[in-house]
Amino acid sequence: MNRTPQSVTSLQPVAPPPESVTSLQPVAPPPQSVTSLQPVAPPPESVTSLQPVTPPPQSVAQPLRPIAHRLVLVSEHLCPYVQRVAIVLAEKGIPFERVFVDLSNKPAWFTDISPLGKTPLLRVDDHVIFESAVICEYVEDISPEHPLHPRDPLARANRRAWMAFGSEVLNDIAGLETTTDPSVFERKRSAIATKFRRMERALGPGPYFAGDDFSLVDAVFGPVFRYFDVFDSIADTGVFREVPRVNEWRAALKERPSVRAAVGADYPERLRAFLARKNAYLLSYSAESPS
Ligand SMILES: N[C@@H](CCC(=O)N[C@@H](CS)C(=O)NCC(=O)O)C(=O)O
Repeated sequence: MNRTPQSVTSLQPVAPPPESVTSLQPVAPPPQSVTSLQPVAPPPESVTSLQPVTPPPQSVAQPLRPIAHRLVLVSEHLCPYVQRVAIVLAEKGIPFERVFVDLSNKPAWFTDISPLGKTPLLRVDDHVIFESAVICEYVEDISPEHPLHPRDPLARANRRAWMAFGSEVLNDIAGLETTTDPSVFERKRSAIATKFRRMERALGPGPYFAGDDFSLVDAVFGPVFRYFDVFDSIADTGVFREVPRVNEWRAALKERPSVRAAVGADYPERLRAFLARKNAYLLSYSAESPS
């Protein structure tokens, strides 16, 4: 039985929204069908020159499923948004290729096809999808036989909201890991600790966000927690104090094959090098923080 903490009945009852349905703005029908997505020119690399094709990890339970499209995940080695997509594809057992870009020196083919100049992108044949949450939902849509979202619309909305919450934590982490300013560091550290305490109240008995079933929320938080595997080796930021469920969830995600396989073995070294390049205050926090 799936111990889902946020079943519809457990959602906080809320007052009806101020607008009645009839007062909502009528909306035009969605303009783009899949076929109307902007087709893009293929990247300059041929298939064979694409960076290591990363097959989904073999230990992931789902057998490989051939799908009708060729998928290429345009990646950056440390990017947590890329990781969430890699995790979802692996959970689904969908084969995909990966190509890596250097975001400090973006190649022209990448800026041509990335409207925001950001990773990840998912190339689907000659089409490109950007924004990681949208990509995850697309992958969910094309493989409904192994759902990572609940069916109920309200429960789905709740999951999407916690995915967005995860992105807010990532914004705080981006500040924490790049700042050279102790006061900014403390502000970000405190913001993350507050969010984890809020998360603690949203979690059920685990092991995952929604009980036994791995979901899109888990795919978002695996990369969030991974940062702290490296940070913890430098300093105790204290953000995991008094949040036992979050700690158990973190431990469960760390063991999940799809989460493990979403980055290369050199991830810790790459992250440490990134912190050094940024002259991150986190690196000196170790000397000043109580052990
Ligand atoms: N909202 C975006 C965020 C993606 C993002 O911030 N990607 C970062 C790398 S982790 C990036 O590409 N940064 C390069 C830049 O902003 O120039 C998503 O969910 O896909």
